[in-house]
Amino acid sequence: MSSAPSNSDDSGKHYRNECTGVALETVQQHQQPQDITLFGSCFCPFVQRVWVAFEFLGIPYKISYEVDPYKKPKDLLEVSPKGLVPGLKLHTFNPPRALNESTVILEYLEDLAATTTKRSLLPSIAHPYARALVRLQCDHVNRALVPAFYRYLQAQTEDAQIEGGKEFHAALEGLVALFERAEREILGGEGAAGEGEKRALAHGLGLWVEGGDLGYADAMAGPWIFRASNALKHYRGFELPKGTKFEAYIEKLFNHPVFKATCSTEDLYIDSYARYAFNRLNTSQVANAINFGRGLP
Ligand SMILES: N[C@@H](CCC(=O)N[C@@H](CS)C(=O)NCC(=O)O)C(=O)O
Repeated sequence: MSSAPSNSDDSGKHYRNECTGVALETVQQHQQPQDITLFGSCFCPFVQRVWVAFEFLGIPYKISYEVDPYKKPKDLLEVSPKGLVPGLKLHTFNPPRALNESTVILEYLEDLAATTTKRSLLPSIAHPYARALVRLQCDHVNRALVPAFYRYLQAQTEDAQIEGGKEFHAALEGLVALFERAEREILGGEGAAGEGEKRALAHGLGLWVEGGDLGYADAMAGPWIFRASNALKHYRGFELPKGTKFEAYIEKLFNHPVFKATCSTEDLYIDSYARYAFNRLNTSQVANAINFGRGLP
C-alpha cells in the first residue's frame, strides 16, 4: 500500500468528458434516435452497469455520453431529479417520460427485455430461489462493496488507507462467498442431472460459475472491480485478490465482449478519479456522503 498522498502530489487532473478506446466505438454505434436515450458520463460506474445491461439484453438505445453531472444541465435534471447519471429518457411516451437510479433502471431493462428481446441477466423466473441468491449478491455490492470502494479511495491518512484496503478486500471476499454459495446450492450436489439442465440452471448465476455467462451481479459489481484494477491500483497500490478461481473470474469479466464494449482505456479512469484520491472539496455527492458518513445518494 502506498503512503498517504499529500495535496502537493495532486496533479489537478480533471475528470474526462469523452469515452476512449472500445467504449468510444460503442458510443459511436449508438447515436441514432431510439425509443430510449441513456444519459451518461464516461467515467461513471453507475452508468456502466446500466450500459452493460443494454448491451447484454440487446435493447436498442441512443447514448448521450458527454453529460456533465456536476454542471447539472437542464436535460439531465429533466430525467434525473438529483442531476445524477445514469438517467433514461423514454420516447415512447408522449410527452416522453424518464427514469433514474441505476438499480431501478437495471430492473426496468430486465422487465423490458422479458417481453421484447427475451434475454435476461437473471436466473429463470422458474427458479425464484436462484434469483434471490443473485439479489443477495447485488444487495452486498450496493451496501458493502460500493461504499467501501469510495471510503478506500478517499482515505487520506495512512491508517485510514490501510483500514480502507482491508474493508474493500473483505467486501470482495464477501461477494465471492455469495458467488460460491449460489454455485454450491444451485449447481452442486444432486441438483442438476444432465449437461443441458446444468446449463439452464447456470443461466444468470454469472461468470463465477463454470460455463456461466455474464449475469446480473456481474453487471452490478463489475464497474467497481474494474476501477479497482486501475484507479485503486494507481492511487492506493491495491492488488485484486490472487487465487486461480478469482483470477479466472476477473479474466472472464474484463474480457467479456459486452463488458469490454463499455470500457474506456485505463488512463481515463486514473485521471477521472484523481479528485476522489485526493479527496478534493465537493468532488461529488457520493464523495460528500462518504466524508460526512451519510448513505450514498
Ligand atoms: N444512486 C445513483 C448514484 C449515481 C451517481 O452518483 N452518479 C454520479 C457519477 S458517477 C453523479 O452523477 N454525480 C453527480 C454529482 O455528484 O453531483 C445511481 O445508482 O444511479
